[in-house]
Amino acid sequence: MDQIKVRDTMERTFLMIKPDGVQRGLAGEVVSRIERRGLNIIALKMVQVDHKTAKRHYAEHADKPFFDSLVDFIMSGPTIAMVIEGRNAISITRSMVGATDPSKAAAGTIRGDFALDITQNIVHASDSPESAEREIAIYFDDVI
Ligand code: FUP
Repeated sequence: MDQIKVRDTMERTFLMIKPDGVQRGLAGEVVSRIERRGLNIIALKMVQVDHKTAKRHYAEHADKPFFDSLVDFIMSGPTIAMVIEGRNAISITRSMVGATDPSKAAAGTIRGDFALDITQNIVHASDSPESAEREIAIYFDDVI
């Protein structure tokens, strides 16, 4: 009999509640949505991002005109970083977060429900297995 390959789609992803999300008291709302969806939060911590870490986090945007404001914003207050695990966790978490530009984010998504600004858009979530692995390693050197 064939084995059921449940673990084939088991993924880990990285999500950060950005300074605006923490400051506005939306951390519980974001965590609750993740939990209610059935995903598992397997690591979580509050992080004050420093300059070196901010530049590493957003390295792929280093040439973009909005890079400096992105780096400044992520350092502007405490954040909450977490590792989320579950089936198809990367794409499911992205779909819960919504479009980068909140004016295009669907109602029912985190950005569609709580954000108006493209920089202050509440959360960051990894967009691929490669970025998930890279971003988890930046913030959680103890998660294997
Ligand atoms: P996302 O993965 O949805 O957070 O979006 P991106 O990785 O494309 O962008 C990273 C961050 O850059 C976003 F959170 C918002 C910011 N950004 C701008 O400030 N201006 C832009 O034109 C595009 C992105």
